[in-house]
Amino acid sequence: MTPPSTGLVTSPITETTIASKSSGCGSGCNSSATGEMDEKLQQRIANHPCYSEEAHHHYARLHVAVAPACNIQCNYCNRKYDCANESRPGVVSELLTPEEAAHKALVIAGKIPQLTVLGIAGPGDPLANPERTFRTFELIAEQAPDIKLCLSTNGLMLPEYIDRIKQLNIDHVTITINMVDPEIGAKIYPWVHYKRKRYRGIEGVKILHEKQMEGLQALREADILCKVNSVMIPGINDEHLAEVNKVIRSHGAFLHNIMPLISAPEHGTHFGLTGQRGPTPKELKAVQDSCAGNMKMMRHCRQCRADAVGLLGEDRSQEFTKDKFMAMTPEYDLAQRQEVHAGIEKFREELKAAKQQVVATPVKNSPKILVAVATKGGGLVNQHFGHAKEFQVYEVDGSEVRFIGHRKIDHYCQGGYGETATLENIIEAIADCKAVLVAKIGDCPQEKLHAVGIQTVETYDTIDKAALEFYQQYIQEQV
Ligand code: CLF
Ligand code: SF4
Repeated sequence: MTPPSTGLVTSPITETTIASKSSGCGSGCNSSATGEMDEKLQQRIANHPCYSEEAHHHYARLHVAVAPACNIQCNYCNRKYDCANESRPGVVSELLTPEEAAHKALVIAGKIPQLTVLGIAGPGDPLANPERTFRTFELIAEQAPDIKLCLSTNGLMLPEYIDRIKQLNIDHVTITINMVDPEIGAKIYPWVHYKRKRYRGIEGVKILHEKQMEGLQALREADILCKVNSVMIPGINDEHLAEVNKVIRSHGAFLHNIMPLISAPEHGTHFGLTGQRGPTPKELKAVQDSCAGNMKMMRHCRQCRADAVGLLGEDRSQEFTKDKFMAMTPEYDLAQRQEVHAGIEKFREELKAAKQQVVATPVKNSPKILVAVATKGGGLVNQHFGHAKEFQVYEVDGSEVRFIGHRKIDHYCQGGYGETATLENIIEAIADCKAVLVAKIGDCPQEKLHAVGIQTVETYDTIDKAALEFYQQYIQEQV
């Protein structure tokens, strides 16, 4: 079995290398779901890289930065940068007109046929720029009808525009909801600008909360899939997020993405300047786990740029800056795209069948351990240690391999030599993992990892099988 030639997945695996079975992550969107999803719902999310964890190994998204203005102030945002609700702070995207955005989408849909979703997530709030946002969606819907449209908003203007969203067949909407208690919200939002008036403090927060709840309800009534993003801010809303989770669930949200606050003085945000810290990976996981019994949790978010391009873990925006993509001729070809998608689906079926064959040996009181994986996508361990810009982290027990997040790193291999300081940072980032699974690793980093108790596994295999095999070996060593 070989992956489809998509340009994104390049590592071949053979029939014989795949023989593992797991019911965990990698075999579908996070399995913390409340029961089986019906088939129709599965189809709606099957190739959306954010709504389906499994799809993010195979399909790409494009963000177009057409929406500059915003109607609220978040304490983790500096307006010089992109909307931090869906972006890493400190990132600036090039603003596009709707026509430029449509041109970019057509160019990229040809060059990266795995692209299935076009999202508008900034650089401000898309619904504070309704004409630019909806004109862009209209142009894409006319010219590239197989691309799903996706919108991310703070929710303030959502009730106003629900009909337009429905008309345009936008099937996926994200609302960032950080609180359902305005007293807590007052620590996050200093003001809200609604219908030509600025409301400060709790008065503004109450309006925002009311509109977010109305928006959620309206999305449910319109049968539009809603994801909720919540920024976890330790000491402010961390203990409150379980309540947020309960409320959004009761209002019909489909997926909850609890993302870490990223805060530093150089971002110039209120939180950055006042020393507000973000959560550690352990704190984030604990809150995500505490909510996981209630609804599907998204754990593979990469806090993308407002002009992100490519698979979630491999942003290619710098290949498609405005000067570059405006000089390119669109090569959107529906038939070619369908062919590529059919190839991906065939490969996914093969992966699924292979996973069914994994027989995990039951382990008594099987403890959970974490492993870090270097992957370029496709559900495979297929990247060299030195080339990884992030590690995907999986929780493994005797029978299950569950994706729990990723750790961003500076890649170790700097033109043929490794940096000691970089290696130290990498080790720190995956210090809670028992092993790192890679396609290849050099002697030097291997020795240093072993010295701190992190084992290394070199393989070209499915993540599930490699992780379960390591688990069995690890457990045997502990007896
Ligand atoms: Fe973009 Fe957002 Fe649509 Fe995805 S991103 S508008 S739902 S297509 Fe995805 Fe990026 Fe996380 Fe957003 S990984 S920041 S959740
Ligand atoms: Fe910034 Fe986005 Fe908040 Fe607006 S909604 S203030 S752009 S983070």
